[in-house]
Amino acid sequence: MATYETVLLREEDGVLEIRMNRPEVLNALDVRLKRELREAFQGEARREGVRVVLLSAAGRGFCAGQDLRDAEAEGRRTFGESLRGYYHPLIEAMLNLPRPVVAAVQGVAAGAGMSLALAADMRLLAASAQFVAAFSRIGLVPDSGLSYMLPRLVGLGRAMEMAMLAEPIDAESARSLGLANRVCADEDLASEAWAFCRRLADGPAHALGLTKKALQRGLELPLHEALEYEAGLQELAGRSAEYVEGVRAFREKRKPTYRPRDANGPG
Ligand code: T3D
Repeated sequence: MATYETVLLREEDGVLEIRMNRPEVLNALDVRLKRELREAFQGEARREGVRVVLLSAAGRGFCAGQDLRDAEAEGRRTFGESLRGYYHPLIEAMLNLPRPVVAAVQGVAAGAGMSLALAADMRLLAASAQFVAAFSRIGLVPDSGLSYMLPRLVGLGRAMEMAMLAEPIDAESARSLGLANRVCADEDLASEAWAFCRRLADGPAHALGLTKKALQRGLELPLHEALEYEAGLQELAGRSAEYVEGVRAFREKRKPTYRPRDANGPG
């Protein structure tokens, strides 16, 4: 497994945890953290054996967005270079990963930090979590996928308000708006997140990867094309060892085992 300076990796039971580790600045994204996150999602997250990815963060905050002190460290960068060189590949790697990505969020997720959390497929929040679409506070516009994800999750009017007023959204409000799957006590976040990810990792990995694609495309396509897209994916899923195991387990009245037991098992 690769080793990084600002990202910690842990892999267990098919779950890869990618942990941002600049707690002293609330995991603000300097060029090194952006590069390491991008590499971890493009490389480590795609390794065989990884069934679920957990994005987490060290310290009291999830991520304060772009490191506002790092502009010089990036040399003569433009916004376009920063976004196209780092943020876009990272967000695309998360959304295109054929595995579930879960974010565990405590404290603030601001600016591009909020974008990162929204690019995960599901979000577990600690009670301390706060989303702040901080871009407008410093005269910027939403980026790193926020303008794409936020209206899809909460609807256009609410997204407008969040992006324009940049007020903090607390964990309970986030849940009622559809930004959070679960909310738990701060001290339970790590164990809840791992338990949630392990449940996903016990599932049919191939089918869950296709499910992610189906739901993403379902938002984009007209009905007829969405139905055809589903049918194509079902042809694939229906030819898998997972389907054989799922139906066999149903007939034998037992829980299916989707984790590969050996090279020939479902996986
Ligand atoms: O490439 C590009 O530039 C384009 C991409 C842009 C995308 C974006 O993300 S734009 C939005 C950037 N982020 C922000 O504007 C948020 C800035 N931070 C804050 O407003 C506040 O820090 C928070 C609301 C997030 C948290 O407030 P609080 O009171 O809980 O903590 P704090 O004391 O402000 O921060 C703790 C430390 O983290 C502090 O360091 P210090 O003074 O103790 O040495 C603070 O400076 C540092 N920190 C927080 N956010 C950032 C940061 N350092 C660098 N960059 C930050 N974004």
